Amino acid sequence: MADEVNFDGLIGPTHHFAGLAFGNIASMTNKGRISNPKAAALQGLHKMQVVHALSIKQGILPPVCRPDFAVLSNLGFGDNRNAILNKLASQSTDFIAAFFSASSVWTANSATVSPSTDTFDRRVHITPANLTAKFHRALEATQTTAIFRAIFRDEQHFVVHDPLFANTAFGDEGAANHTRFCTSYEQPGLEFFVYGRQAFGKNTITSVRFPARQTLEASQAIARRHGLNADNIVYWQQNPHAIDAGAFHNDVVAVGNKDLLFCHADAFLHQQDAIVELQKRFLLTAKKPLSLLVVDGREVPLAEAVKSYLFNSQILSLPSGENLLLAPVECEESDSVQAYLKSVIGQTSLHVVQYVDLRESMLNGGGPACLRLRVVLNDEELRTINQGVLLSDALLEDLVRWANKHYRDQLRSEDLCDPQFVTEVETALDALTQILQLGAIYPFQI
Ligand code: SUG
Repeated sequence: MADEVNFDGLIGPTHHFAGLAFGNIASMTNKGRISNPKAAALQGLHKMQVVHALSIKQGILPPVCRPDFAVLSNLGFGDNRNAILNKLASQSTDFIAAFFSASSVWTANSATVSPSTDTFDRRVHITPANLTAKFHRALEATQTTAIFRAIFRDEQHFVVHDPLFANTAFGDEGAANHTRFCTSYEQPGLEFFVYGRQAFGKNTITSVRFPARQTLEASQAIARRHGLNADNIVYWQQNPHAIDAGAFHNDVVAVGNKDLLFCHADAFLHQQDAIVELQKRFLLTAKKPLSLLVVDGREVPLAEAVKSYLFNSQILSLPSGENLLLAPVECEESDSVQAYLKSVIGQTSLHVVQYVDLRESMLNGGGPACLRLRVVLNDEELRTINQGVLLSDALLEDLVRWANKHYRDQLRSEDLCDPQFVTEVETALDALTQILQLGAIYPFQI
């Protein structure tokens, strides 16, 4: 037996709105807004509780610690903690904000994962994303790798690779551009890699307004190191118009689960050809047709899909075999999305819809699907991971108490460089590693 475990990121205590992500309309729009880290953490925990209550396995990934003093030292700020913070305080707001971003919470970007049934050595392969496209996100990779190694530590079952060589030619944004289709989780899957541009060779059309982050070359390197069977891979370019409309990752316009692809009609370049190729390959891999739910621009305009994050919903397989769409509450506020959902829920492979309030994350462009990394594990693999990160009712209670105790309910950019605030962050994260039984994972603990 194998199951999909959703590993959600816990948002860090430095959560704020800094407008750091050009091309991500929510991030650009909400720059400078006062954030509420406590509400952000509790909203994320509530989503985990909803999934757990549906009897679906739920894991947790701790945040990386901010700021990264090692990088600040590397950039000439010296070695003394308080002196570094003092010098950093005189930099521009954007510069400071990048070092304090809580962006590691969007764990769909933390890595690409191939289950053991798909890989050459029958181990689960994990490539942490280098996230080179945005400086504040590239700062995540080192600690994220250490966190994966602390959780998936049994080398008989897991390979946690180093991130790909860090250059925009190999810009890798993790699973937000990767979907695995299968009949059931233990069967070999078709791994679908969507890229925004090619670093070398010919690009037919590229986005013009906003940058494409994921490259084809990065996706190919991941498939190579994971040892995937070439017959079970499809690479396809994201529709540049979708990137220009604010779909900075493919998971803003498409989501798949098992044998279902739910996407906007403008998600992929030459979409008809993409669908024919996916159907052909899926039939060969899974001996079953792929189900499609494609939403036309007349039903939900692309701009509305980006605003509501309809396709950033999670599609969850319930124990009953039905599919649940876990959508952000913003979908309830959109007339076109509501009209569309009313016409399909219960009439198609989407059987039920449930809404979650993730407003603090949504204001930075992170919906339900951005907040989770999907890891397919068989029973034995699941037993070997660090059990402290698997959600239970008791753990949930501990984490809610922890967030209420350690998190502020208001944070402004002026607060960031205060040594007292940084001590608060470290105290919170130190307590978290104890709750999750992770040992020393943060630089300040080593
Ligand atoms: O990389 N936002 C993130 C949102 C990531 C969403 N993930 C997926 N679609 N899978 C990003 O653009 C905003 C931070 C700020 O502006 O303060 C930010 O990094």
